[in-house]
Amino acid sequence: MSRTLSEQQVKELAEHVEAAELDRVEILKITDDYPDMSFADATAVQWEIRRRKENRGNKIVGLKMGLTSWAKIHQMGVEKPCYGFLADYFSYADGAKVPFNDFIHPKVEAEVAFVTNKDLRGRDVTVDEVLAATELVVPAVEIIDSRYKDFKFDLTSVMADNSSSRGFVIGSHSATPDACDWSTLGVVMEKNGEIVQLGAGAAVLDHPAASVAMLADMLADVDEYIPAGTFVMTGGITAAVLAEPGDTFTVRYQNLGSITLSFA
Ligand code: 0L1
Ligand code: MG
Repeated sequence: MSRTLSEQQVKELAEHVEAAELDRVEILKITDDYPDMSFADATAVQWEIRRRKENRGNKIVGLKMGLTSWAKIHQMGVEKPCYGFLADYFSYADGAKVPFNDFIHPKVEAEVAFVTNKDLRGRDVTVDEVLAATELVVPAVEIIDSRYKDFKFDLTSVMADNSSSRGFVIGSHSATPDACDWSTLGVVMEKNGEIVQLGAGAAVLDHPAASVAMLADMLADVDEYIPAGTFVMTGGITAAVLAEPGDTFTVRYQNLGSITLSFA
C-alpha cells in the first residue's frame, strides 16, 4: 500500500501520538484528521516514534504482535493484526506494584512470548521454521494503553500508536519450543481472585508461532526482519480486561507458572 503523508506530516504525527503516551493524555484517532492515510503511513509514524525514543536513549527490548485473536479483532472492531515495539521502560517485574499513573486506561491481556535464536526474514516463514528458530517460550502479560479516547480507533490509527504498547511483564518460567503443543496451552486470568478470562494458545492465529511468522511477513513490507535474539510477544490469548487502581491480576499458564501484577 502506498504512502500519502509527507515526511513532515509523519514527523508531526509521531510527535503528537508519542506526546500523548509520554504525557498520558487521550487524543482522538488520527484518521479523523487524515482520513486518507494508509497502513503504510501509519507504519512510518510508528517507526518514527521508535526513532524518537532511540535518539533519546531508550533501548528497544522486543517486538509485539497485536490483534492476533478473533476475540481481540471482534473486541476492537478491526480487520487484521498489527505490530509494535517494546521500549525498555515498558517492562515491569512479575509481582510488581505497577503505578497506575504510568497509564491512561490500562488493559491486561495474557500472552506467550518467543525468544528467537536465528534471524527470521521474509514472507514465507512457517510455524515449523519459527519453532526451529526459537530458543525459549515464556509466559508474558501485556498491559496495553491505547492513547485514543475510549479505545476508539481503526487499524491505521492503532498501528501509528505503536499498537497500544506501554507495558509488559515476563514470567519466571520458560520452556523449550518442543516442550508442548503451544496451540493447546491453557491460560486462566483472574482479577481480584475471580476468573475473568480463559483461553488456549490456538486463539492466536491457530498457533502462537504463526504470529511470529506473520510479524516477519509484515516487517518485510518495510525491508525489516526479526533478528536472532528478539523477544516477541505473540498477542492476546484472552480478550483484554480493563484495570483500575487497586486491582490485582494473576494469569496462570499450563506448566509455565503464573504472573501476578497489582495496580498501585
Ligand atoms: O496487543 C494488542 O492486541 C493490542 C493491539 C492494539 C489494540 C488495542 O489497543 O486493543
Ligand atoms: Mg497484546
